[in-house]
Amino acid sequence: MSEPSWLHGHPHDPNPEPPSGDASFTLTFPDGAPHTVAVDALQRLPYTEAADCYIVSTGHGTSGPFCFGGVLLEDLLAAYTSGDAAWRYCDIVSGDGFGNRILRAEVEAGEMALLAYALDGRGLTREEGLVRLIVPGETDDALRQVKWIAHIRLNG
Ligand SMILES: Nc1nc2c(c(=O)[nH]1)N[C@H]1C(S)=C(S)[C@@H](COP(=O)(O)O)O[C@H]1N2
Ligand SMILES: [Mo]
Repeated sequence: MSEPSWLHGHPHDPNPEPPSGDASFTLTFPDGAPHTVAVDALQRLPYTEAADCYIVSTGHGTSGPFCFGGVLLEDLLAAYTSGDAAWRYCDIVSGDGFGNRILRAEVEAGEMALLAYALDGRGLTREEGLVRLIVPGETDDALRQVKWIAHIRLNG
């Protein structure tokens, strides 16, 4: 399979325009079973916060600190699998063709990956991503803050 275009970088030109109004995403396991996850389903899962996060936005400055709230990637996966899904990496891809790859080894080493839908106690707007990946440990100017998540694909 060919590699996704975003895997080895992104020009950092943040796209300000949501690709669509629909904030639901698909979740696909290596065994091929796809699920559609809507925001209200996400909101029923265990809630986790990541405090002291910044949006280091290339082009329009740094903002924060913010407290993001949402669902840990591992809690999402646990809710949609019985038992332990075998996966090595997870691609989180937006509706505008941007994405980021999370390695299982990173998660197991304690890297937090949060599917955030709240910011300082209010919902994220669609412009802010509505469902936005937050990896508080990242250092590369928001490249891991995938806005408008459309697909989460686990790969074995
Ligand atoms: N879906 C999507 N997410 C994205 C991007 C993008 O182009 N598309 N750009 C990234 C980059 S490089 C930056 S700097 C931030 C900008 O976030 P902001 O628009 O909330 O300031 O979004 C990140 N997430
Ligand atoms: Mo960026």
